[in-house]
Amino acid sequence: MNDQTFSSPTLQRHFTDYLLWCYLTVIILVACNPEPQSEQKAAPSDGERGFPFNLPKEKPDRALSVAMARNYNNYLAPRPEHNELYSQFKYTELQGLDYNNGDGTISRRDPSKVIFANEKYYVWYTHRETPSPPQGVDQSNDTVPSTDWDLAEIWYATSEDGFTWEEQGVAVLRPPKPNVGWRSVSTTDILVWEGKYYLYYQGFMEASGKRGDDCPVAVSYADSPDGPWTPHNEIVIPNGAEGEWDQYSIHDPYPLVHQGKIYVYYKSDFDGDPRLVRMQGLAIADNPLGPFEKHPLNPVINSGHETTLFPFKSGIAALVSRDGNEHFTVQYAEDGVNFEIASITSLIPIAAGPYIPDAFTNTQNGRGITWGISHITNATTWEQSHSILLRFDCDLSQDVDDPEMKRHSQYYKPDFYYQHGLTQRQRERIMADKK
Ligand code: AAL
Repeated sequence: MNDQTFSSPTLQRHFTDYLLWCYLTVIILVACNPEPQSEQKAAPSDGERGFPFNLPKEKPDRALSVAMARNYNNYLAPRPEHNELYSQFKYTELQGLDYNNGDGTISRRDPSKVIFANEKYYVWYTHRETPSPPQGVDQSNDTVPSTDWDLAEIWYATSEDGFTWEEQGVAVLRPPKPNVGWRSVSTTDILVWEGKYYLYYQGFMEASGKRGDDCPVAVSYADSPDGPWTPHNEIVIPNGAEGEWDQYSIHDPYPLVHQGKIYVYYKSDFDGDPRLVRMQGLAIADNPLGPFEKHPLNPVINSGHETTLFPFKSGIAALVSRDGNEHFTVQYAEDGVNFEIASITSLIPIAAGPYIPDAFTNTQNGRGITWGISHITNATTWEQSHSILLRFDCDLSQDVDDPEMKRHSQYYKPDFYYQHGLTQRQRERIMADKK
């Protein structure tokens, strides 16, 4: 290559292109390299002191293992007791609700959020009162339920103190056939929007269990939490198209107000029984009766069963309960969409409906939660299958500091462990494998 050739305009242009290409490659490589595998600082030299005895409150300026980097980068504080999104959960039996001696003919489950109105607390829930406990889909008919939430209605109760509840009766009845929910209305949650009340719920048009647990979401509205409730009689959040993750079921609709809009989180099921994997999606609307637009990134939470979320600081926090890789975690998303694990805990309330004073205020600084109502399904035996409501307490609040709730060394009595014993089949497998 002589000077003449090198200085030709074409080659000069190629050389400039080459430099640009190198520059872009470096930028892309840097941008694509996600979380460092360990903090990119030189490993401590032989003479350097070990990690300090008093756990530093701020991330120390030294090389860190991946675990220690995560402890500072991913959590609100390096110690659980200072992490506002870490808590234990304590449970209390509710007073005032009768279950026919637990014979399976009365069930209460899937409570809504708790709201405070007219100087008292309100909660809505699935209420089943049938001549027999659920008998499975093959035995079910117009009066015999297939599942615990089949042939159900939405009832409500009020309370002065959150511990003793007075059942007030039905809020949403099953509408006549063929309206959405004619077979069963269940698993409700409440929205308060521009002075009106909206109950979203699962509207079944066949006995649950016929194919799976198929249903879309319906809604009823009222001027007062005591009703009367007017059914909208239309599907408000439809199932996904054929082949989509939520093609059959939209469960546990859970409205909040965020960024001036109605955010309804919901659960759906992948794969179908018995390989069910449950995850959570989000549908957003400007109007409580829709149209709701499903978020293109759905599912937005990869685990959990019933939905439980609340405004926290400028984002949304979620209790992710009993299903999936990330069950028993509390998660947080600044944008209400991209959730990250904020703490790992245990005994998370199932189907929790918390008391959230700022659920509908469009807050930019959500205060968090300290109590609510959850449920326990199959409270006695399968023959008498029914669910009960109970109260949970926690400290996931910016305004409360309860060190007992922040303990992270769990202690359970032997009985609790033995209740989680091996099944007969496991016992046989172990005996058969014995060398
Ligand atoms: C629940 C919820 C929904 C399901 C069933 C009743 O706890 O996820 O409501 O359909 O189980």
